[in-house]
Amino acid sequence: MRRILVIGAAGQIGSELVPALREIYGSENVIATGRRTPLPEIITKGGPVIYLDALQKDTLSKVIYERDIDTIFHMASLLSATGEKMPQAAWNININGLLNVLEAARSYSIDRIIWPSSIAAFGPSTPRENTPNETILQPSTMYGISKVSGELLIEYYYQKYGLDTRSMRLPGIISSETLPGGGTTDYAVEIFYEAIKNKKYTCFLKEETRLPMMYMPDCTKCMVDLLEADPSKLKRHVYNVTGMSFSAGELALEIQKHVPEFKIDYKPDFRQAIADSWPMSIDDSLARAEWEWNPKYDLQKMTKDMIDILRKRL
Ligand code: AKB
Repeated sequence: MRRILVIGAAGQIGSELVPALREIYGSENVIATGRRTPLPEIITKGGPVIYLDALQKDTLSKVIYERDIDTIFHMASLLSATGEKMPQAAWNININGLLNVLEAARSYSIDRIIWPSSIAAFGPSTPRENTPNETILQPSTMYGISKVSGELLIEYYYQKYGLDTRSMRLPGIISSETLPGGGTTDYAVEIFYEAIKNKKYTCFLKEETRLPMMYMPDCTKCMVDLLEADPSKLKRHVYNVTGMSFSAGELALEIQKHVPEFKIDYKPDFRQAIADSWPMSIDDSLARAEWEWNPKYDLQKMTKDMIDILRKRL
C-alpha cells in the first residue's frame, strides 16, 4: 500500500483529491498538508493532516522521512491571474517549491511524484484548436512560464536521477466543494454559485471565449490513473488531458436549462488576455492511448451535477 503525501491539500483540487485517495489507499496512508489555517474540514476529519510549506525544505524532508512517504502529489501553486499580479511570488512558490519537492524526493528515494502542469504552458504561438501534446511552448504569463519550467525540471530529474515523475496539463477544473482562487478559468465555477444564489452573474471573460475544462470527478480519476499507470507503457512525462470545451456563453445557456431566470452579462478584465493566449480545445489522444485516460463528464452532465449539488447545499 502506498504512503502518500499531498502537498497543497487545502486548494480546489487537493481538498477533493485527498478524500478520493483515502478511499482507495486507506485514510492513514494519505497525509494531507497545507499552509492555509484552518485547513478545510473535508480533509481534517478524514485522516492525518500536517501544516507544511513546500518552501521549507527541512520540514518537508522531515515529514517525508518520519511518515515513511513513498508517493507525492505536489499540488501547491499560485494560479494564472494571481501570478500576473505577483509574478515573483508565482515563480518562487511554483518553481522553488517544486525544486524542494524533487530534491527531497531524490534524497528519500520516493517511488512516484505527480505534479500537475496546465494548459497555461501553451501560449499565443501554439495552435489553439486541438492543441497537440508536442507543440510550441511559449507562454506569455508567469504562471505558464513556471509550468513550462516545471515540465523541464521533472523531465531533468527523471533523466538525471531516475525519479518517476508524472504530469498532466490540466485545463480549467470545475468543482462544487472548494472554490478555486486566482485562476482565469475560475468563472466557470463562480457562475454556478451566482446562478443558484442570485440568478445573475457578471463574467470577466467575453461570451465567445472558449476554453478546455474538466469536472472534478474526472480530475481526481485522472490523477489516480496516471499515478498507477504501468511505467512500461508511458512514453513521456507530461500529458495533455481534457474533459470538454465550451465558451462562457454556451455554459450560460446550459445553466439556463436548469435555472431559466438566470441572466449573464460580460465585463472582460485583464484575464481576457490570458484566456486569449490559451488553447480552445486539446488533443489528449496520447493520454488515451498510453494510460487509457477516459473522462466521463461532458458539459450537459457536469452542469446537471453541479446544479443538483449546489441547490442542495446553498
Ligand atoms: C488557471 O485558470 O490559472 C488554472 C489553470 C488553467 O491552470 N485553472
